[in-house]
Amino acid sequence: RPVVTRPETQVIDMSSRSNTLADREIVPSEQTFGFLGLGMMGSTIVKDLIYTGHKVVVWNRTIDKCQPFAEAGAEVKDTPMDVVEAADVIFCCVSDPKGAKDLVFGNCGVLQLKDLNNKAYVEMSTIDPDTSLDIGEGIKQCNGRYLEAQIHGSRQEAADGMLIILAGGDRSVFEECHSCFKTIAKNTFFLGNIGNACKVNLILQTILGVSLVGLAEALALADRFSISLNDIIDIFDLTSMKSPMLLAKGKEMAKGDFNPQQPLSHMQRDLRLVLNMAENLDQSMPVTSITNEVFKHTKRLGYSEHDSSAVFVRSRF
Ligand code: NA7
Repeated sequence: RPVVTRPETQVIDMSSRSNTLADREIVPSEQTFGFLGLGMMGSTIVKDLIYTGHKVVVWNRTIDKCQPFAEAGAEVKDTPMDVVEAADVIFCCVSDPKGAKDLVFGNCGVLQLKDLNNKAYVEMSTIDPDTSLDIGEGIKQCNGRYLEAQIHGSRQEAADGMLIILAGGDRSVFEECHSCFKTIAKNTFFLGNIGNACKVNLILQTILGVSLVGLAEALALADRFSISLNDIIDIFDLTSMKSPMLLAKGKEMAKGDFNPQQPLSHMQRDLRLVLNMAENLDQSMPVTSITNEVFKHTKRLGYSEHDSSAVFVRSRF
């Protein structure tokens, strides 16, 4: 069993500003935006929304994480329901489908309000299409409007305002979120009905997961031959196979630097969601299944909170 050091915690520095953001002309919407979930993604996004002049109301399960945002001008509420009462558009950005559903259907959740009075609910947590349909149905039955807005990109890309937003559901909500999306994303796509954006996001994650395992195995083989990983990466950089993501991940693997940009637990969650989705269609995905097993095993080795590139550690055994 390898020695596991916890990855370095990323602290949100409220004073630093993304250069990319400074170049964008953003006219903040006058609506009040609620935000549920101040994890690494959520807090990075909220920081940028405050910076670009949006009025923000926040809640997080662990209340301490709200403090820097209160100091930066956000209003802090005690429950998700309180945030919904205070806001026009409510974003949710938590770990997984279960957390996303808890916040909508659970105690003190969004639907405790009964009448959402045409407010907009935007789901940013990575979820599967069925969960999104359930949440959308619940919101609509309580007279609310629903948009799934899946965020594709790493924590650094979020900090740089360089995410890709994949949206589906109520088009009017999509339009109302324009200034927020312009703040956090380089590209935004409206993909039609609820579920479509979740499918596209998970398909992109499949490409990422499978590629990472391939990269890790190839570099582990090079390591067995005592070939310098940096040499392999330099040569790879000259080939037509190169991609910014694979180069970055290859360098992380070579350095053993697994500071979480895309946590391994999130990658494995996404692969599990992909396989469930494929199962419902009888779609065979043998390579993705094995990829999922590789990530599961790496989690068991203690690398859940590290970057997905930590899959390299397992490949070296
Ligand atoms: P993090 O940094 O792991 O943060 C997870 C957040 O989700 C954090 O605010 C958690 O609250 C919150 N959470 C998790 N489960 C629940 C439940 N059951 N109820 C309420 N809140 C919950 O993840 P990221 O910010 O990197 O990513 C968030 C999403 O964006 C994820 O779906 C990515 O794929 C995209 P806590 O602070 O632990 O109390």
